[in-house]
Amino acid sequence: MSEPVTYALANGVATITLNRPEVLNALDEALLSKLRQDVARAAADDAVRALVVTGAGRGFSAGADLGAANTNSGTADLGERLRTRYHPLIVAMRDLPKPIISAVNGVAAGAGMSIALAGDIVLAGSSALFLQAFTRIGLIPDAGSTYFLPRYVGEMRARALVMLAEKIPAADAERIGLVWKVLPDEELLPYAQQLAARLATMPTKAYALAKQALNASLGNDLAAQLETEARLQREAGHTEDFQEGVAAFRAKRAPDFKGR
Ligand code: T3D
Repeated sequence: MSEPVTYALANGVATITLNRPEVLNALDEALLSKLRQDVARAAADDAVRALVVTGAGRGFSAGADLGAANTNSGTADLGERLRTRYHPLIVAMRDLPKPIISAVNGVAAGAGMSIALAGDIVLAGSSALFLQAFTRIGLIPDAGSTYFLPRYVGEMRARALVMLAEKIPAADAERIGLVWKVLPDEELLPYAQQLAARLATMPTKAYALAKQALNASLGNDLAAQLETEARLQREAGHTEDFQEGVAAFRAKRAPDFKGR
């Protein structure tokens, strides 16, 4: 039986592929468990300095597996399922001290869309679709969607996306700020891996600290955020990569960052 998520490492980039293409990579227990393991594996491995998360086949992920008995029984405690299955994953992605590129190769629906939005840079193939599918089946957005949406696209668009639950084509997703860039479908994965390989040669520790600053930003007032920057910049100022960056600038050569 094939793995529900595959993991490959090349050029400092871990590529994590959701792999249940026959159901558009719907999220069942096995897939979620392996995905959490693979994100933890990438976090722990110093050889990994950037991640790409994508889907096998024609979808990124259709969200929670609606065929699984424990999802649609009507008696399941979905709050508990979210706390144990999804929250550790979303927090691990947000807090991962390495950049994550979500390469959305097809439909990203429900919690599948939430997982895509948990990446640092979201790329989409031209045929990708984004769908806040939740209210179509009588649920509310979860796995971080109500956190990410107002922050990425603003309050009005977030409300419309949630309530109308319409399929948003990649070009519209880019226009409203859900996506950084749209690529022709066949170029999406090569581009994502190339971009990740470039990020993997950059000062990884500085990226980790920058992620912390950005994660803190929207909950802070200006004074608190300035202090957050000062605290994190103090750390960045003590890294080998900062010394290397300045030395390379002075010597008019390319820097050779080690990620520490
Ligand atoms: O318990 C918990 O985990 C709680 C958390 C809930 C969070 C959520 O994510 S709720 C939202 C769940 N997702 C959805 O409601 C989306 C359901 N899927 C769709 O609406 C459509 O499939 C799509 C719009 C995503 C794609 O449509 P289309 O026409 O491109 O494909 P399709 O023909 O509908 O699907 C292809 C196959 O995938 C099909 O199987 P079949 O008939 O060929 O054997 C379909 O049943 C299967 N599939 C699609 N989505 C799911 C799924 N199987 C299980 N779960 C799915 N979510």
